[in-house]
Amino acid sequence: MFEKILIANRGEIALRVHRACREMGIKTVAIHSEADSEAMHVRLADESVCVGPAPASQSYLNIPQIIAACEITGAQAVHPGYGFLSENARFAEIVEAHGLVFIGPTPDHIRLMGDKIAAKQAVKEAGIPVVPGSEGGIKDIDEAKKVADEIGYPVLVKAAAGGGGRGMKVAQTAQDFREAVETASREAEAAFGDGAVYLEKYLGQPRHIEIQILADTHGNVVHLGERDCSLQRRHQKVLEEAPSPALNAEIRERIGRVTRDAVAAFGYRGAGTVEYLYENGEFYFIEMNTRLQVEHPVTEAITGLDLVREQIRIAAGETLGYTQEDISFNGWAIECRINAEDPETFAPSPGKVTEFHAPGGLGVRLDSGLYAGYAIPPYYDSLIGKLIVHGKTREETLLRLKRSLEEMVIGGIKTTKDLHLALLEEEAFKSGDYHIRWLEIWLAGRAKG
Ligand code: MV4
Repeated sequence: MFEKILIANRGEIALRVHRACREMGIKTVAIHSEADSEAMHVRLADESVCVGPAPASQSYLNIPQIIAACEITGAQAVHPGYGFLSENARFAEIVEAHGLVFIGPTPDHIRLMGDKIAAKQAVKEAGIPVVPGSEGGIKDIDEAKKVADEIGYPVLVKAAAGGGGRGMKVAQTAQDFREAVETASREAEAAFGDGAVYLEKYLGQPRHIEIQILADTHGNVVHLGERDCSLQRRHQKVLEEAPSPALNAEIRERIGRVTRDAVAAFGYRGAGTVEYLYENGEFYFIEMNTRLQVEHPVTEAITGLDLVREQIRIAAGETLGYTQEDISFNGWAIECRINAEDPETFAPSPGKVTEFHAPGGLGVRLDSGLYAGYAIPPYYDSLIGKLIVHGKTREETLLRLKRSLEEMVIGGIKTTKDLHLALLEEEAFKSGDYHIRWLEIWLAGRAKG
């Protein structure tokens, strides 16, 4: 096992990785920018290295400085967290070229899943259902038009280099088609330097369901069930839950088994998430994420597994040591993302935290680097904490969520706590009857009053 791991991230996820390392007897190295000297992830780590100025491009994304930090401290492995360099295949290669271990999938798998056209082809061949659409990218606009007419409108034009909602255009009718393709391709070229686009049948009101998987380097693969992440605003998840209120036992068994078998077939290693759209009893692949995800704690709550510990064990070459039959699912878990944002306008609200009280009690977990007196810097993502509650049933978990949100005190800045409290009063949320567009429609209705 590793003796020392460098954590190439900040905020709550750097802390999360640190905690797993501590429990495994592994020393930690924090990296930080000049703006993060007083951050909790730096305070808790065994050692820390300043890797550059505040902008992430010069610090948390500064590959030479991060490699140098490994060499100076003698760290043997790098955990990238999420965001930043976590899905950068080149970074994973450079880490390995320096005789270090990248705690994540192979660079080839990261690259494959980063190309949405290649990823779709690969998972389809491995037996995962995909959204009906073009076979690969569009080469010829007239041929593509024929495909679109066959699929039937509305048709969605997606960028191969996109993902997370960037580079998509809907063609509502045949008349819109050419313009949608041209706009999507032009925007993709400008944003990613790759104008390749592909077509899919547009699904109107699906749910976003994702399956967590773990694969070791000895051919063992398990799935850890689903998460429902349908509550999103501008492609940012707001709240996630596990299991999904929308799946029955039959579909749950099928989506888990199909995902597990496919991931085993393409020889993946590490933690990963396969994302689906689910509509009218059918699920369709959209993307695979080759990193630990923000919402991984809801899976931890219902399975009792420490996903970061599992990532580290896999990277060290250990076997999972359990099979699918050993995984059991226990109760219900919900995560609320707490952002330093205005709960109505979503404008960022960085600044000094004057008061802080963490909620507690049975089934309550708060992952956050906040403390009273901490100044949230304006340079990074506005996620400042995650409240995860676990209960026996969804009803119990919702009551626990309300109780713990009310208990949580974050003074001096605006946060999305009140958004979550308002959401808890909504019938659609309480009954679990929502889809990927529901939150934005609800927010638009609220804004009008
Ligand atoms: C779709 C879709 C409807 N039909 N694909 C958005 C991000 C990217 N991961 C895929 N996305 C979508 N793909 C088809 N064929 C609707 C979305 C989508 C979405 C998906 C998941 C969660 C929230 C979303 C919000 C808007 C659009």
